[in-house]
Amino acid sequence: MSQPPAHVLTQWSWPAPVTARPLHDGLINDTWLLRDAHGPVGILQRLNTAIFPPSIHADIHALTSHLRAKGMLTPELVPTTTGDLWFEDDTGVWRVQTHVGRRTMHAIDDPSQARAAATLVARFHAATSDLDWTFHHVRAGAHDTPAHMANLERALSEHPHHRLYEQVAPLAESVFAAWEALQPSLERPQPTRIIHGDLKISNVRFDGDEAVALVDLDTIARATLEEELGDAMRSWCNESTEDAPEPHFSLAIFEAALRGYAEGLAGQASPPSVDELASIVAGTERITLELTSRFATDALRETYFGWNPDAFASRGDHNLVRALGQYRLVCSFQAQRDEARGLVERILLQQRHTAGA
Ligand code: GN1
Ligand code: MG
Repeated sequence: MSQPPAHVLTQWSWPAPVTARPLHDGLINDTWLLRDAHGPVGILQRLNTAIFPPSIHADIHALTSHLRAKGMLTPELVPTTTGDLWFEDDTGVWRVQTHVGRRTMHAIDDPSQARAAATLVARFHAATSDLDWTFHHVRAGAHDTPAHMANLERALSEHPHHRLYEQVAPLAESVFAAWEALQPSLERPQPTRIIHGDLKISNVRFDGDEAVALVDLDTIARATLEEELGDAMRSWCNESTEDAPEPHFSLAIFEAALRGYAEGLAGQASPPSVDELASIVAGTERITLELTSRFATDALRETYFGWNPDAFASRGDHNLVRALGQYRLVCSFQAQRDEARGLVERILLQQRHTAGA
């Protein structure tokens, strides 16, 4: 859909006429940038209701009100003319959020950006640590890696004649083997906290090289720091984009992110424990493998993730490239895992020990 239906925009009141330009950055919801003659005035989205129920907006509203009360910049839902957090009819579930920050990055080009982003994430974790809220929507199994692996196995057995099967099957074998090998190093159980839940770099809005706000708040949840920062690192430390077939995991970006997170933790009343912080290393590998399996599954099923028809022949082809890319990234990380562990030890754990953990 290149334009939202005309009646959708009139559900909100605008000081001046607005135009909508589609943005293709997200993989789940349809998104438009709304502008008037003076510049951006909001982000319109049609929620992917196969994945999220509209009640998610109560969760987002609770979170963003809390963040605002703490002086943090955050996108906020703009009420409709009838005072609702979203508009719903037979064309879908629609919402408008305020526009924050000036730019979106799809890959970090300077480690200082990771440092800035990580400081913001630590502040976000501190700010949400006292949010007393029972989430309406819980995305069960979001990071249940064994379930994602089982899902890939099922997709393979359901689609033996898929045109991409011969490429997906060997990749899946490597993923299953890597998952087997990783399990002993996972530190479990971990405590949960409020997390953003999808900290890929394109969900951090920047103003120049300064990270100013986290956007895309559909996945906020109570989950582990391992999942949160593992997901962030697999995205931020990928020097290419999620569409690049041969990415490299950058330890320089990893190090900068750890420093930024440590800076953001300084002075916090109840920072994460040593065990939580140490889990970032295994978490990075786990979440990268998990996303490999999710993309590989969708290469065969062609139902879940969005895709770019200008660059790929089919949804399956795009997701196969993404899966291969994430798998390459796992391999690149594995080759540097010991150094990564040393950096976590030096930058986060020693500081935490001195702080009296
Ligand atoms: C999806 O919606 P978007 O593009 O921010 C996905 C994340 C993946 C990400 C990979 C609800 O996020 O889990 O990490 O793609 N969101 C959902 O780019 O599945
Ligand atoms: Mg998302």
